[in-house]
Amino acid sequence: MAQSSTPSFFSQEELNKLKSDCKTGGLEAVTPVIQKKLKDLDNTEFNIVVTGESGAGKSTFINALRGLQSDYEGAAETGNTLTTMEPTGYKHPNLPNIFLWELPGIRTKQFPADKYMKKMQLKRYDFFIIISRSRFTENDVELTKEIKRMGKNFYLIRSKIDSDLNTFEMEGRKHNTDEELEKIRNYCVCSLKEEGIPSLTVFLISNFKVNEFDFPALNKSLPDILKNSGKGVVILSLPNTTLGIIEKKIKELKEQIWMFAAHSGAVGAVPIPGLSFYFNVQALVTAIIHFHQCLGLDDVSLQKLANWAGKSVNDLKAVVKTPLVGEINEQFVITILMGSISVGIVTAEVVLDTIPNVGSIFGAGSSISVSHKLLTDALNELTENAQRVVQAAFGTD
Ligand SMILES: Nc1nc2c(ncn2[C@@H]2O[C@H](COP(=O)(O)OP(=O)(O)OP(=O)(O)O)[C@@H](O)[C@H]2O)c(=O)[nH]1
Ligand SMILES: [Mg+2]
Repeated sequence: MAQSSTPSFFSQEELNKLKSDCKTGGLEAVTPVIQKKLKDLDNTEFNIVVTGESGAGKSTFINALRGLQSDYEGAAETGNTLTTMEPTGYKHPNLPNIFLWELPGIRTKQFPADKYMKKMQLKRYDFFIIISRSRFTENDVELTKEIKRMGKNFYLIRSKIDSDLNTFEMEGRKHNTDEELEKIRNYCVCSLKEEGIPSLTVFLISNFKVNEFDFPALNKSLPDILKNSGKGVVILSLPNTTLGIIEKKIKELKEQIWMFAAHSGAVGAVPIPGLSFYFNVQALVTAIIHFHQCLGLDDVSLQKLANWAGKSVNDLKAVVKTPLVGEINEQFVITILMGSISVGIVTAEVVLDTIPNVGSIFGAGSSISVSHKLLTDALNELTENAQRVVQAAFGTD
């Protein structure tokens, strides 16, 4: 059996314990472990901080990451005057435990670099993004060194690339975009080297063009960085602007299936009339609604994507081939689920081939293996449609 098919949301140690507990005490014995995992999923807090000098584009970048335009309700306030004076946290719309924090600009009278680092309690944050609108300054470098000292990860971003290129247009100067981008990149990297920071990746972005310059590359690599921080669940908070992001979300959600399935089959399971299986249907419904939101098929996410792509929501919904789109309520999901339960049972044996741990812990044809099959099918269906939506929004990846 391929190692990659082993669900990693539970560690091997936990799986071994589940196996022995289940053997001796039955399903009841494993429910506390499963419930704790679900609770952890709800409580995993991840704090991403966005910092840099005043006017660098921090608020606008946070809005872009959250898939919001600046005039949207709940968006960070942006502007050409000093806007953000206090650390301000923004919740992700679907994952309330993920926070994007904007720290006030460094070069203000209130916050010179040394006082800034003390006052901002940088230790509280999990991941740092430093934005500059031109070359990286001494303040940025000091901050970078401090983050390194704390052993934390960070990204460097050069914003407003669209403005740089516009200037050439306005001046009527002939230019090669790629060459100019390379010059800006080298300039940023050199400014860091001069200050003793060895070559680092600098992402060149426009906060208004999430599908151009290095924004797609940033979106693509952010999940891995977040995953390496041990909190892979953060990936789910990113808006679906590329197929690569969806792929990474699926990987994360596949790992969660096992946990939701175990919960559905073990905690509060009740018999389904006419069938010999026990399910906690509510747990299955919760999982499907969670997948649906993480994959951006809810109305709010679709609206945001449509705005970014300059399309109408109806254009995006037109390519969707699942009823699990837009506003879905529990009753609706239950109806769909009940329709597929019998199909799930028929194919449960086959599924066990690909989920060795479920098979070996809970036995072939158990409620848990059927739940796993149902959730896998639902996730596949939602994934396929999320991919269609991104392709309809942006053409190609
Ligand atoms: N052209 C262009 N303008 C941008 C970009 N990002 C931000 N801006 C503009 O730059 C100005 C400042 O952006 P903010 O996001 O408010 O900057 P900030 O870093 O949050 O500023 P403070 O909160 O005052 O420290 C706003 O007018 C934005 O519209 C970008 O990528 N391209
Ligand atoms: Mg701001």
